[in-house]
Amino acid sequence: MMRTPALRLSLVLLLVAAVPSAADDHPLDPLSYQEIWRALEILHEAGHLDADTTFSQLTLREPAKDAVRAWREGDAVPRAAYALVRKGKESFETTVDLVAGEVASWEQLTGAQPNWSLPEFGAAVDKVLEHPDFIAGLEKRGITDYTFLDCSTIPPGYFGTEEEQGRRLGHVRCSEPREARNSWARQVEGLTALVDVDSGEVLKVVDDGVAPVPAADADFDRTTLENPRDIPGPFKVDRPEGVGFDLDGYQVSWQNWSFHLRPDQRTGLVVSLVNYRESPEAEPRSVMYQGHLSEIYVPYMDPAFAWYARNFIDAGEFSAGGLVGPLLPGRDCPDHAVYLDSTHTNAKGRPGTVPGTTCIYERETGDPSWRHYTEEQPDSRASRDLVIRSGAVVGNYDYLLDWIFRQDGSIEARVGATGILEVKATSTPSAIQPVPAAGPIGATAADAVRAGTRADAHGRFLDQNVLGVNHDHYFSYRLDLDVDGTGNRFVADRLVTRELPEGHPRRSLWVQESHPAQTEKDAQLDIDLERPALWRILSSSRTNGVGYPTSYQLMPGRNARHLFTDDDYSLRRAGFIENHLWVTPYDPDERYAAGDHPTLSEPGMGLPAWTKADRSISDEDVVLWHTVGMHHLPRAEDWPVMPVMWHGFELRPFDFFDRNPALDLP
Ligand SMILES: [Cu+2]
Repeated sequence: MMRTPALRLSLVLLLVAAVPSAADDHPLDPLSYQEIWRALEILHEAGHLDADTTFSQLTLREPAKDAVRAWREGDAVPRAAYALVRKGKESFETTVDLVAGEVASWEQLTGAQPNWSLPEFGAAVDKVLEHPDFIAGLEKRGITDYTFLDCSTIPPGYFGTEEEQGRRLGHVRCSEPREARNSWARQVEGLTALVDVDSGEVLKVVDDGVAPVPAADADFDRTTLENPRDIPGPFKVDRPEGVGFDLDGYQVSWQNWSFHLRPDQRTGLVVSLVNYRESPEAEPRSVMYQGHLSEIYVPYMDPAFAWYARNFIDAGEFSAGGLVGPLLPGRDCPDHAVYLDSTHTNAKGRPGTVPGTTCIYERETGDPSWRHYTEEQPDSRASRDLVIRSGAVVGNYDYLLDWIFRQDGSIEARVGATGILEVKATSTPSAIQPVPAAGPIGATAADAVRAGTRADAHGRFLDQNVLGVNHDHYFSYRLDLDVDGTGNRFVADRLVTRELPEGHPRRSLWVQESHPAQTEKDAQLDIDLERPALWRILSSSRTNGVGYPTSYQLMPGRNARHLFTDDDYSLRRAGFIENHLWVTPYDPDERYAAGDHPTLSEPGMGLPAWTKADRSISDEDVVLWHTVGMHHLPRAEDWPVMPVMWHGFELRPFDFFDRNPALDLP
């Protein structure tokens, strides 16, 4: 393959946004536009494509970890594509060797369904609009003219019923977006058609009860809101000596950090080969082989037919068109940010460029990295961060996905939830309503909520006839930490109360009790404030200056734990939410926490299945999986567009260095 000269940062800055042209520079680079076409041509030559063949996925097949770790600039670059190909009702997984120019494997997918493809969002809609029950339901709601009706088909999960067996089912629902820029509130509520997506057959129409299409104005665009807040002038960041990071293809170096970035259609962004070099002369030390968002899960809390099945496994089910979209310069990221584009494939496998899906920028935080004040020696050092950001768009919700690199050796990953709440139209206009007349004497508002008799039993009113339905958000991060190499072990350092002997003025204090995990079950842990523990990954081979194993700590941020019962399919299909932490031995085929193919999936896929064998994780190459959860009880301030709510965690050096690594800040 032709090697193109590395694109230097100065050029990137001139162009403002640019795709690195050196697509074959590194084994972990995403497939280039040309490589995607090459994969299609190879599949075509092998007789696997015809006019009706569609693609659920077509993306980089990563080379083996050993090969990537051993790879040095100038070495041959192994390149392969993975595709999930659909032919009628059958699906096939294939690996295409782009160097040898041949199909390396072609296997039928059994026991699972491929992810939703873009054309399927319109599946069976025409037939639904001709179905007498659906027509009657629309008429009950005063809708007889379908000119402006928007209907779409989405996967309804799986609940083990007879009618779900062996079928690719969809739920069709409609909205009436007329005259609204923000049309998420204009739902035709309570009317759902269950369809067979493959045959286009309408299986049944379910009417939960009539509610008017809300008339509430939920627009928030610049023309609707005419008078922006008056704040003085532009805020300028001046970099007279240039930017502080270097971008070479998809490889980034900033101060002592270096890593590789890959825009990814399914998970947004993959950060790989994260190394820290203590000085320009020192050998780079490995911190993490790879980190990325593995899955997003959003279950809703309303029992109505139109709502109970809204259990969206967003990355695995819905990423067909690409999880991320363009970032808006100067707003989503600062003016001085540098942007990377993504190449996504469509349902025909054809490549297309999505501009500016990742931004990279350096920021002065306004906070000191450290300080100490004495009159004789006042000292403090200003801190800077390097921020890598992408923005996922999943229907009504937007998520900002950040990796933040710090000068003190820590890395923060965070996810910001924003966008529009998924709302339900109600026949009751607002929260002002009497206690139910049929309720028992002394019935309280809480009783009415428990009995489901209040209009807002399963959500909260945001506007007239508009209810934000209660729900959760869960994010699973796959963190293949390699702390000073691949030989690592997991230790939970519990802080436990120690009572002191009779006669001591203090009665108690806490001490550290280290619990090294031997197998996967030892490391399935939850955040528990009453039983605090530090979660650390230790090197099996290297110690620091005072003799402790070098390590990194996974430090959770704000989080939530699920409230499902054990027999609920809402829990069992996304079993990764059962624990805040899982640790597994490295396996290149274990990447997605709810399984490779969670669309309409049966229970138990992904982490619960892999960890059943309770494999050894002691002195192995291990992978951490961290679940970040959020219960979302909608509030007025989340409407009509939600202020960004951040959740996340930190990877913090813990005895990795001998001293504060930021002592040398200027
Ligand atoms: Cu939410």
